[in-house]
Order: sequence, then structure tokens, then C-alpha cells
Amino acid sequence: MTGWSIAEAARVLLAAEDAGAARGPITAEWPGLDVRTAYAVQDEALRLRLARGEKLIGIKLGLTSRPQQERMGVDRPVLAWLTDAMVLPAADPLPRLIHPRAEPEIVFVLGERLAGPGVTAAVAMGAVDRIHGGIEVIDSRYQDFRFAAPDTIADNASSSVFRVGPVGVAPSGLDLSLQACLLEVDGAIVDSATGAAVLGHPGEALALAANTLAERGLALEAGWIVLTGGLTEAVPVEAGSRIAAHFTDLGSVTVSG
Ligand code: OOG
Ligand code: MG
Repeated sequence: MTGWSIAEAARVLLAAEDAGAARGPITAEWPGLDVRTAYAVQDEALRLRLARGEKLIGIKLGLTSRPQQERMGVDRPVLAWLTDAMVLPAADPLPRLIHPRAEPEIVFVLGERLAGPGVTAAVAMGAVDRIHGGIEVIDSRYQDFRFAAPDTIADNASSSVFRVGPVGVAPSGLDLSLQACLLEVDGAIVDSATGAAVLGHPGEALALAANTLAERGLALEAGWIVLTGGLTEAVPVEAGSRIAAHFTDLGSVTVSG
């Protein structure tokens, strides 16, 4: 196909999401889709989401841990937008998705605005009001989760839905590097990690988000939710299966397929 543009890519990817239909990577048809252009696609898709009534509620980081980076063969984290339509209400099963995969994440709720550049992890943690455990369900709009980095950036980093656990803890007195997480699928522990899996400390991911957004003249706003990235590799969610993430101090979160 010819005639690719930022607007067309955003429209095509949102349509694929709405239809629950996977497609081939856009970079195969539009080699000019580089990382910078891909973020412009992401921003255009956000504009379309807001125009249809969704509200911007935060940001997700992806590819912040080694298992996630190895899956993609990249070493650079990505950012993407979160809207209220992506919140999976407590007790709701998953909506119909293409090929959902679940991953445990440490989640921040910001008490203050956080703007780069020059934000360190320590400064970033000062803006955090509460820390929660969460599960993000990713769902790429590309067949078999096969894509290059600009493809997934354009695709809002495979966002679909996420659930934030009910236990919120103040940052003081919590060593997030040592915060352990067990990932359970249908009663069996299939993986585990500590917060150190995310760039050594999830606060580093928050600082990276603030500094990266600053390059685009943007900041993190008070009240925003920040998903800091999967601690482990994401696991496929089969129909009828139950995925749980259990954290040392951040409680447990469950998602049912
Ligand atoms: C990138 C998003 C991965 C995470 O937590 O690392 C992610 C992708 O798979 O498209 O959400
Ligand atoms: Mg994630």
C-alpha cells in the first residue's frame, strides 16, 4: 500500500484494535516509519481516542526489564499513553482481544507533576503518592506479536487493558528494588522477579519517562498512573485461565481470561 501517513497509520491501528483483527507490521509497507514518526502516530491515535471521549490518565513504560527487551531484541524502553478506557474494572473478565498476554508491573500514582530534563530516580520517587501492584494485559495489533520497534511504538506499545491492585503503599520505607513478585497461572507459580528487574529500580523508569517526555515538551501530571513495565516476560492469557501477581508489600492482583 502507498499513501501511508501519520494520520493513516493511527487510523489503521485503532481500527485493528476496535475490530480485534491483527495485521502485518506497518514498517514492511512504510520503511520510513522511524521511532520519531512512530511517536507522532501514537500521539495522533491518542488524539482520536480523546475525540471519542476517552480521558488521558497516565503513561506506560514498556521494555524496561531484560526479559521484555530480549523478547523484542531491543535495549531501549518505550513510552505509550493510558486512557480510562484501558482500565479493567475489578472483577470484570477480559474483553475480547487478539492474543492477550499478562505481565506483572509495579504501578505509581503521582501526587505531583513531574517534568524533565534532569530528573533522577530519587527526584522521581518524590513525586509518587502511592505504589500499587498491577497486571498489564498487552495485545499487539500485529500478527504473532512480530514487529520492529517503530511498529509497536505506533501501536501504543501493545496497550489493551490493565488492572491496578487495591493495595496502595506510600513510597517511604519501601525498597522497591527488593519488592518481590510471584506470577501465578492457574495455581502454578510460573515466574518471579523483584523490582530491580525494572532498570535496577522502578523509580529509574519514572525518571526516564519524565526525561523522555521533556524532549517532546511534555510532562507527567499529578494524579497520573504510571505503569513501569513488565517485571517478567508476559504470559499468554487463555480463555478461562486465571493470572495472579503476588507482591511482598503491594498485595495481589488477578485477571481472568
Ligand atoms: C512493548 C510493550 C511491552 C512492557 O511492560 O514491557 C510492555 C510491546 O510488547 O509491544 O508493555
Ligand atoms: Mg507492560
